[in-house]
Amino acid sequence: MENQNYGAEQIQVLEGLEAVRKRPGMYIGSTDQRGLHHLITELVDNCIDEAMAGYCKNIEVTINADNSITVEDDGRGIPVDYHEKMKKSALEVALTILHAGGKFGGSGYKVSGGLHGVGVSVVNALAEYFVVEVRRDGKVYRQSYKRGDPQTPVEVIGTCPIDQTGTKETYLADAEIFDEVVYNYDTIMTRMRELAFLNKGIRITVTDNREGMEKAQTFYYEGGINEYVMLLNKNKNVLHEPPIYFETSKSDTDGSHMASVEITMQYNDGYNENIFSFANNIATTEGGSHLVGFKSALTRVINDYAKKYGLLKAGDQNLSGEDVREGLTAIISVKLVEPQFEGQTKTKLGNAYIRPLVDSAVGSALSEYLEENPQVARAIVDKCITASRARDAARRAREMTRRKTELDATSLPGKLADCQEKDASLCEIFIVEGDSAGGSAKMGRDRKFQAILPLRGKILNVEKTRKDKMLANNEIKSMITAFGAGFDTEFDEAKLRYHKIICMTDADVDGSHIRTLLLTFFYRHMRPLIEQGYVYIAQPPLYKISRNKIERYAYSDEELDAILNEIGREPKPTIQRYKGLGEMNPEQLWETTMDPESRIMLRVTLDDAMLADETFTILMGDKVEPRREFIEANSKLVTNLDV
Ligand code: 0RA
Repeated sequence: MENQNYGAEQIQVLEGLEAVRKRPGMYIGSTDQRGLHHLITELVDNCIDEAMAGYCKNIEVTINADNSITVEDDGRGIPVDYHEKMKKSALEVALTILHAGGKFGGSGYKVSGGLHGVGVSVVNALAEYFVVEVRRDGKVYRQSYKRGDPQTPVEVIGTCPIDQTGTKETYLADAEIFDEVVYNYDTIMTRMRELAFLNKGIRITVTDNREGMEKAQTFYYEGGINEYVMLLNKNKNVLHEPPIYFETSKSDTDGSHMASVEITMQYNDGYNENIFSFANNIATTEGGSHLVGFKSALTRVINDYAKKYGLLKAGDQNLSGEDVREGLTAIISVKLVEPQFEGQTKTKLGNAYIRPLVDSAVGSALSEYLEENPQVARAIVDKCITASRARDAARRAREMTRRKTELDATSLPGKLADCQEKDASLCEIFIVEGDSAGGSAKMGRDRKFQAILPLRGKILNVEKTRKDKMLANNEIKSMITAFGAGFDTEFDEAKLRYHKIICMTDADVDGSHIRTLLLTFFYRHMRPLIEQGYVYIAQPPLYKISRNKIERYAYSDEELDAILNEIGREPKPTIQRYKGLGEMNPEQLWETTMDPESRIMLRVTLDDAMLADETFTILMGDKVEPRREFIEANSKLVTNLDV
């Protein structure tokens, strides 16, 4: 059957997938945890496309006991017919040729998979094994692969009812490629939940079949992003119910500007702005044209309404964008053909035509809503006006601090023991709880590049404080001046004086409370610090074990056990349990917690903004009951911070 051309094409194909194995980062971003989990997204995106085309209702993602992953859907099934040009089954083409997905005869537009959007062949190339099963026309087809190479032809392995169709893919991530091949259930679950919110009516089930980790969850949201916003506001006091929702779609005759826009928004009585934007189911954390369109329409509509009904007096200043977004939780989800992702992390939507599209959609739908719901409109506008006044007060407070610091020759806070180095990328600042630990840290540090800022007493809970009060707080002020980069909208990463901001608190309940308060402050008012990975958590040891001349430190109970096993329990070693940083002398503190050569630090990352917001709201907000439940259920999160 083979002819000369087939051979030539085959070589090309092999080169294609070989390229993926040679430079996996080019196709999936990275080969760490993130890249590993991206493989699942890559497969699920195809199922979502099939669902959006109207042919698939259920998607199942399973972590199998051997760490392989199965993704199954009840769509039409990947076509299996003979592909004339490629001289093989369309199924094999889809699995072995780069970017082959969607190229053959599918109707409806393909909108998901924007970030890397490389398709199933890339997953196949990076898999130790891959098995695909397709149900179509009453038959079950199967083909297996090893590192992208077919091991069998496409075979019919059985029959099934004619109305039973779908695709089932199972792969084992290649340990030669990935740094680590262990999946995190929560990461997968969160992403699948998000996809279910963003695509109403699709049922997504996540199952963990690994030994000792057995669990399963199903996500199905008839209300789509409305339910998402309600969940985000679950522990907040909302100004209106249900959320304000609208949807439009636009399709040009040539199909080049086809897009749908779905927006939902709900105000709460808090001070935070919580807008999550998505393009083709991908979180656009850097924003973009859809977000710009939304924001400008929102500001315009609310100002127009306030003026029309005399709520904003003639001499009053217009409400600013920040004013109208205070306490707003919103989701903007657009779907479009050929999204352009720009920005540092390729999460900024670039397509310019989306901005006026969203702007006019929000413009007409929101003004109509306000006219029809005068009580809600009134509550929202009142809140915005209050926000505007508070912002004015905060600005005056800020100007006062500024003037004061200008008079002051050395504007850095007095408690700060600064470092000598001026290159911020080499500098670290330790935020230390209490004066005694602060003293040890000042003596133990390497003053060349390590600065120490001791904080006294309780840190302000910014979640419950308005900005003007926040700025009056000494600890908050010292952090702002020491970091040097400002805060909120004026935060300027380029002015940051230290590229490592290290929270060093005691390893007890108070310590973790203080740490959470610090992170809340950074997250709400200096978010780039967290987004860009400047924030770390120091890990002081829990125990010191000494016997004769041997001195060892243990950072967990397991480690203590291991050390005792190693040095022997019989000659009775002395075990000192550290209750606080203050119990360590400067040398010990340096050696165990501050020395870059030997310390362990956790970097605070923001994998899931929604989860982080939920966490901070629950931990720091007004409502007591959800906080208690949360702390009971997640007591680990507080110490093992990975927000
Ligand atoms: C191309 C064409 C058709 C379906 C699909 C691809 C398809 C791909 C995947 C990947 C995972 N699940 C999938 N489900 C469907 C349409 C074929 C037809 O016309 O019947």
